Amino acid sequence: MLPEIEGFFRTDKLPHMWCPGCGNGIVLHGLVKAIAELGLDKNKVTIVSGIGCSARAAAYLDFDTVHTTHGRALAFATGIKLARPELNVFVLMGDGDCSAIGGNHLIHAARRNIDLTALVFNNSIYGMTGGQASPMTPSGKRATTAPTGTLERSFDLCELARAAGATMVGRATAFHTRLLTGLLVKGHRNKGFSLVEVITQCPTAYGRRNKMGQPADMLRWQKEHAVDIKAARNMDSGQLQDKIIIGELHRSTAPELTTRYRQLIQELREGGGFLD
Ligand SMILES: Cc1ncc(C[n+]2csc(CCOP(=O)(O)OP(=O)(O)O)c2C)c(N)n1
Repeated sequence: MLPEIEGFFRTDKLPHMWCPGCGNGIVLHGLVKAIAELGLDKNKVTIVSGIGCSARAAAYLDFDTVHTTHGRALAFATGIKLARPELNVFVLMGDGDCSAIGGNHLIHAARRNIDLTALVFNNSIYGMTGGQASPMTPSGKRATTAPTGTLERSFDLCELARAAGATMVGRATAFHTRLLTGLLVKGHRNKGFSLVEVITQCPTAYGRRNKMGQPADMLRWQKEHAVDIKAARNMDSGQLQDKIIIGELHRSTAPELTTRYRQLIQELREGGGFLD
């Protein structure tokens, strides 16, 4: 392990529980590299996760970590950020965690523009519970709950977050790790709600069922299907079919909720109360 990140891991908790070839370790490496690059005080970094294989990452990280309940990571993170705005809060969620049971929390965290950096591990499936379809399982792909391929359309989570009010949105893949780190750095520097989606491979519950080959083949698939946003702007919808658009996809400015909240407290203190 590189010396600059070794201190960020609870090495006594290793070996991890992820399957051979799982992309979660690559994504976690991208995150700790971003934290190292940002030069954050280790004692001011808080990691909040939900429940799932990816959410288990919180157990391996040596920061203040909260491994919460399925779909509620953003609710816990919101409380932490309101109470302790000086903390740097990263929220780790699986695609099921974030877009199904936690979907409502996602849109409202984005709408409120709370200064959190959400990292969504999108392996296109419910990994931990054995491969049920999630709202981000691509149409036609197989899952235990869709043995002949799901009939549903999948969410574009980045578009959803942008439409709900997120002020920074980006997408990378487990193959594009430097991009992932760069997006997390930008996401953290954005004073508001940032969402970074990373397409990652689950060879066991998704790849095997969808005949995607070995983990290295799944990484190659990511490489071959990814199109940078700058190139994508010059491509039509036909050319972009089945492609994954990566890069910084959206940036905007809006008031950040916890800052406004602090200001209100200050104003009320100075003004003597609620009633004139
Ligand atoms: C309230 C609640 N509902 C359901 C579950 C069961 N459960 C645990 S993990 C999980 C799905 C995890 O999938 P995802 O969030 O995509 O993460 P992954 O395991 O793929 O990383 C489910 C349904 C639970 N623990 N709590």
